Amino acid sequence: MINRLANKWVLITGASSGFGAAAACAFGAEKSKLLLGARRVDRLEQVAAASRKAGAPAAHVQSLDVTKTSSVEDFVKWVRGHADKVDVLINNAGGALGLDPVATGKDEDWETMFQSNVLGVLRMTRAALPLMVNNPGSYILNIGSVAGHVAYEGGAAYCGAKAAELQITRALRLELNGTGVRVGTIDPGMAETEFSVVRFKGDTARAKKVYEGVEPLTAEDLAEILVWVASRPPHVCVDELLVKCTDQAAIHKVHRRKVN
Ligand code: NDP
Ligand code: 8X3
Repeated sequence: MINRLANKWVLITGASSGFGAAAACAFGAEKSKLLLGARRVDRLEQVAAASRKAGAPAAHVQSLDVTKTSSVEDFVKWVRGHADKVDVLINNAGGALGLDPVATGKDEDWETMFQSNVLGVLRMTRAALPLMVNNPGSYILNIGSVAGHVAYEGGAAYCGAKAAELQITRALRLELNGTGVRVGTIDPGMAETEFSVVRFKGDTARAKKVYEGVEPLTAEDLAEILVWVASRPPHVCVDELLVKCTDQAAIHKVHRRKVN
């Protein structure tokens, strides 16, 4: 079997937990070289150590806040100190804040969700593109959500942000046609990561309830999918992939087993 990911430079935003951390280990196991960013550098260091243990020949970490242009630009400057190209860019940093209806929504939650999930993807892609456009077969993989396809109550801003991410991915796919750079979005349904703890601002009991009686996706499920997508041959582009756990037939149709 050919290993198309060995010694490739994989840049992952939001690599300090959840999908990003699991992806770092999964790409590490494929012998990819890692460039990992997030705000919690102590957590990134732990992820880098686990990735090296999994097989990564290199795992570098750097502080990154995708809500700030200067942080993204500094991060990519730092990337250039390690690598002269990026083979896979995973725009994963983001998440939801709150589940308030629009009537009682908070400016700071809305602003953070659009800053990270939407503007963060645009900023990081703009900054990293010069390291990708002369590298046919490189891949920009954005993490969207089922929420970008179907709205739910209390999700106006998050669903809106992920819908924007979907259209950004589609526009980029058109803009980069002919360069050989691939662009795709992986859009998961419910997955048990720190996502709900962050959404409910540290209320772990409320976060736990989201997955009660359900077998949700795991971060490792997503990581396995990202590795599979990124390891297709250069002429194959997975444009859009919707992935839900078997128990989630639709946003509003989730099968829950009785719990004692
Ligand atoms: P986690 O909360 O476990 O991970 C989120 C990651 O994003 C963390 O590493 C966090 O790092 C990072 N992050 C958040 N804000 C910023 C920022 N401003 N700058 C840099 N990094 C940031 O959740 P998931 O792994 O589940 O989420 C990853 C992505 O998947 C998100 O885009 C989310 O919207 C999406 N998603 C999640 C689903 C789920 O059900 N879990 C389903 C569909 C999509 P740090 O705090 O250290 O900066
Ligand atoms: C996360 C999935 O359904 O909580 O993007 O919005 S959902």
